[in-house]
Amino acid sequence: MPDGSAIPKASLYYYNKSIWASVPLLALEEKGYGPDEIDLKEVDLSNGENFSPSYLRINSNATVPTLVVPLSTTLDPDIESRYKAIKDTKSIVEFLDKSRSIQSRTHSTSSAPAPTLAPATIAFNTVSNKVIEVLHSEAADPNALHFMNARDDASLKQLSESLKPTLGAKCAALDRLIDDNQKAEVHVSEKTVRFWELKRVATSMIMDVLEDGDKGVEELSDEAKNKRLEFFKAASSAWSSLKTVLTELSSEIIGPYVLGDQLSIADLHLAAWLARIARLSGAAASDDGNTAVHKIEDHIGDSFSLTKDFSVAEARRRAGLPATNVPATERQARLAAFWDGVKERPSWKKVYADGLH
Ligand SMILES: N[C@@H](CCC(=O)N[C@@H](CS)C(=O)NCC(=O)O)C(=O)O
Repeated sequence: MPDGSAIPKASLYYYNKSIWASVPLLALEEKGYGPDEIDLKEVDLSNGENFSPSYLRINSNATVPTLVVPLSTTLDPDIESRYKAIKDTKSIVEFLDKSRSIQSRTHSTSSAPAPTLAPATIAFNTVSNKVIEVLHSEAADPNALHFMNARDDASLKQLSESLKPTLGAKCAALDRLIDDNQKAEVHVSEKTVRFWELKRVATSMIMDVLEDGDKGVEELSDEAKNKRLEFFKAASSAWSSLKTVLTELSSEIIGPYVLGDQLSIADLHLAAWLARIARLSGAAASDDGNTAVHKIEDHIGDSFSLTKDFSVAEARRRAGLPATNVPATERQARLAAFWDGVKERPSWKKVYADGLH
């Protein structure tokens, strides 16, 4: 009998505050994966661990999530395993969805059901792909919005206090790697050094503005004043672009979930994305859908408001939630109905147990 521990296993590289890594974490719960099926390996983005040569060998983009899976032809524990790395959220979740089904013979101890999350029809597949494409588009980039979540002096001061420690640690990690390489303590390719240098420059551009974040405009040099103005301009444009993104999403969603009453892959992307946008807008995990959406609308500003055309009673019925005392005429935004449905799921409760991120 082969030793069970020798069976090649997939490893999910993640960071607990990463938005995109939350998508496969939600998928593991929704698909009923047992804790023995996937090794969870944390990569600390807050101190630049993702730029280490050892992680770059796994994912040269230096991003999480990454899923490293044994090639199916080598599942025999007697044969030395070979692995491949899946490096983007969409492909990882599709892989996790396909790899645990009612028919699959995995080495799991989990007896949880394995619902299919892939869309069942061509038409649903089109909607699902559209929603995922919008969520991963440049205009929707939740990490850019995170770094640009200030459009005036007061919010810049707050942002600078919260981001300076991690961005400083990231700069220090990159400096150390570049320096060690020069001293030949680590040996990496020219391409890797170039990658580190580009990341360093991009991080410094934000860091320059944040370093002066606690200063009043009158204390700034002309150069620093210009950098701050440019930052506010870029931030205003990023938050303004979100209006189109949210409107597009609202028009695609059938409700309360993307494809109606059945949770599917696109909902996992949407749940993680919306949780981040809501947090940046000042919402909390305990907020109900209407409150969270209202905070997002308020944060975007310009009197932005999503169409409230979805029946609350119908949304609750489709999500399997009690709908007593809900007037038949009450309407809400589709994203509010989505939030109410998704936040009741055990997967959401587990991934956001410590609050939104
Ligand atoms: N297109 C990639 C994007 C992944 C991504 O941007 N991940 C972020 C965390 S949410 C990251 O690893 N950033 C690296 C860093 O912060 O240095 C995907 O879909 O997986």
